[in-house]
Amino acid sequence: MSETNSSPSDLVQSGNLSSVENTSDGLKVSIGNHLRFTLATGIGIASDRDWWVATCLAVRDRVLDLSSRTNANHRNKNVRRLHYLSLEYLMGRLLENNLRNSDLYDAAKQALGEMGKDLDSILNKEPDMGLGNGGLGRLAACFLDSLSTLDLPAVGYGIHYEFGLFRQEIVGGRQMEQPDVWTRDGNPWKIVRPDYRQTINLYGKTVQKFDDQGKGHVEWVDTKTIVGVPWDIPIVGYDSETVNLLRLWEAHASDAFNFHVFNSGSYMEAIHDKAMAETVSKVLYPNDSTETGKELRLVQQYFFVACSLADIVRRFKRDNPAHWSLFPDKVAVQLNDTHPAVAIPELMRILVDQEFLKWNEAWEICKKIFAYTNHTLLPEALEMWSVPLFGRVLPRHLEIIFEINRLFLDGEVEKMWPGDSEKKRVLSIIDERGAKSVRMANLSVVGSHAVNGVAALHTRLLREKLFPEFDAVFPDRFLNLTNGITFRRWLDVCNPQLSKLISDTIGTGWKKDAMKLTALESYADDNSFQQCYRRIKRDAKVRLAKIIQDTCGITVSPDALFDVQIKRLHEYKRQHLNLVHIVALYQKLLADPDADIHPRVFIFGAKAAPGYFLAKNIIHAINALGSKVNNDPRVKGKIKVVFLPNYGVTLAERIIPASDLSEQISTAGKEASGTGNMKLALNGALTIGTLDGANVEIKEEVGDDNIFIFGLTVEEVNDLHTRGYNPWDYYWADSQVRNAIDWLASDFFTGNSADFKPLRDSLLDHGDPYMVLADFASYARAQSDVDAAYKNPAKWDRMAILNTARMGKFSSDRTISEYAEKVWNLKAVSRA
Ligand code: 26Q
Repeated sequence: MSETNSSPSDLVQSGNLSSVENTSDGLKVSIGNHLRFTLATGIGIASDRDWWVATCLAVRDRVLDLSSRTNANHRNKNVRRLHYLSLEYLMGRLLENNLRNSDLYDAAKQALGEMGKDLDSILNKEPDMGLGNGGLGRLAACFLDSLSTLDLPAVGYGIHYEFGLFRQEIVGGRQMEQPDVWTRDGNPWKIVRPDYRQTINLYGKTVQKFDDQGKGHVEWVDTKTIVGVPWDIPIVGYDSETVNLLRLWEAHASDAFNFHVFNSGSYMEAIHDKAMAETVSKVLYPNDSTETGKELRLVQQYFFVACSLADIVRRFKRDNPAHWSLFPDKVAVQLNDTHPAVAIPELMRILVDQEFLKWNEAWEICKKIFAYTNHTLLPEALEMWSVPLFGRVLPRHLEIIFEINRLFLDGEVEKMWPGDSEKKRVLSIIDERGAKSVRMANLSVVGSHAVNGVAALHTRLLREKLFPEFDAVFPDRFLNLTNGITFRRWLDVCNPQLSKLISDTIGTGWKKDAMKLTALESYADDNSFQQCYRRIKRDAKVRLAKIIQDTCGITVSPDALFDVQIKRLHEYKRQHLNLVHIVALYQKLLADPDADIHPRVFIFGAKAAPGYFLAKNIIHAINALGSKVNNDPRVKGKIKVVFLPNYGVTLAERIIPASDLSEQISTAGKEASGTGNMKLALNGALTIGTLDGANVEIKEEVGDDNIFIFGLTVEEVNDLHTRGYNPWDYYWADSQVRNAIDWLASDFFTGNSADFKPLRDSLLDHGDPYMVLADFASYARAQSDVDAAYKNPAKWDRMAILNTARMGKFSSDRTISEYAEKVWNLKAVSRA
């Protein structure tokens, strides 16, 4: 696959082997052969996992053929490539996605059927590739799908974590973390590429050296080394012949280790060093906001950045001998948040210390290559590294950062605001207020030619609140690129019944041109289309009800309204607003058992960072509420509360098609974009949400009548903060919210009134930082509007259909086309 040492023209010839025919007969031969010759088993005795592996390998054979051709084509044409640098990729499962994208699903179903196996149960054998935390990681995966689909040349770079995001179990209502062993038995999608290993340096010190002309340069010496071995995963686009690669680096001890073992006599110490080297790619950090200054995290960041840049430079030098001025014509690098921002000083180090370019020339190249996407405004989530720690791990990079900073402050900043030390203080890459630290966001803005936010509101706040001074110095640097999702996975793969209804009605063109979905608008009031749409939603709810029954032992009716909040657990996302409202509803039903409320199932899916105490307390509270409500005969089954454990990509694919209502209820100004909001609306769930992130743009697209908006706006949130927000004012003024919080903090739910005191205290004594109480009344009103609307099925169906019809803007194909045009200057490459 990918790169080989054969000449490019040999590679172009390599297709069209008869054993990789794309028919069910061809697949049958391949699957049978892989069972026998790769897995040493046979049709009669293979396990379901064997069948899964053999089917993946049969598909992979076909994909690798395209992958080799893609690589040869890109190499022959010496194209400009995008290199996406991300610490996270949430790929989920790959087999069904790859089958549907390459139009092999029906052939595979038939092939397996004729061999006595059911494709769908085999698909279920695949573990998720969960190498990410949440939105940022899934966005990277959606982008890779769009890049291949749009025939854009790209490589995704990341880390081959041995353990992805932890597996969540719920024990006694509480979250427990278990290791995610996704690769314990191997994984047929990843292929090791030992020829492309890289050796990188860490620690050590710098020395000034002079050549015989008396010219000085810096050397980084006495370093420790780590080897990165790449694993490649082919990225199959929809109806496209481009197969790009995701290249994930695995950390190993260097060969020097072996030398050490055999010569030093200290075998145990040597083994210890080897184990230390291999911890670098062991585990994904499970935080999606801050986790301050852990050395291993910095080492992870540098390890994968250094391996990736070395790989990029290797490819560039191979194809463009010794023309550094061409580098920006061939290479674009996108930084997925600041996590890979150490790439900026690393490229400077390569160009200045290794390639002996002049500083200014190197710096111009750097700025042309890098672009930075910001994903958060939360101050606690902005990455900072202590200067002493950074200097110990990466002494040369710290020097380079100091020099970048000096030239920036003495240059652009001094020119704009002569003698203004306050401006220099806020713009400096080094925070000097307390213990000195490196501000990775400032480094990223200074070292990139483009900085983007991920939704219109977010970008406005980025420019106005987070980086106003940078925006003044570099007015052309900031732009908005609203996030998107791939409609292949989030409609075609996860909801094949709805996908088929849409294709039968308006054709399949929407899969490549999502704006074509607007043709569904004219069916919004069509009774027979509504019936089909409703039937598909109900079938999905029946399937989800079975999952709920099997995993939680809770019986729910598919005729109830499925009200869904699925996302990481965070205070700013306000799962506790939803929770307090359910408690209030419960009280209302006890006071008036015949209250005219349409039956509702409240469904949650959320992982909390293992060290985030309050988030875990909220999970416990949701589960405790569920245990009471679900078993209380007095509510007559009108409300149920379900917490589905281990939320991830695959579970999302089951929940989203079955959702009626999508909870997007963050405090305005806190959620950069959200992408679950887009997935749910696409599948016909109506949004109840604040004017935050991409909700604002979803409202613009679907129309005010087809969304339930509530709560304070960003401006109102800021005003209230300025005036002085006091949750007690709301507590005393509203008996509904008061009774709900008091009841939650009593011993009713678990028998122990201390259990949810932390949650109560955060809402009251600690000032309710995310304004749950301020938005409660407005939220409760919007929820009763939802109830009223749901009681009118024809009206609800119309709204849901219009949501599906009007989501075209949120295709990641649109997002990626904008990046390609406005940031990367990247052109589609026609097939060989
Ligand atoms: C940082 C330092 C140390 C350890 C971990 C981290 C870390 C890891 C992951 C910090 C942040 C993240 C992830 C952030 C994230 O997922 N942000 C989300 O990005 C989405 C895609 O743009 C947006 O839609 C969401 O609004 C945003 O919250």
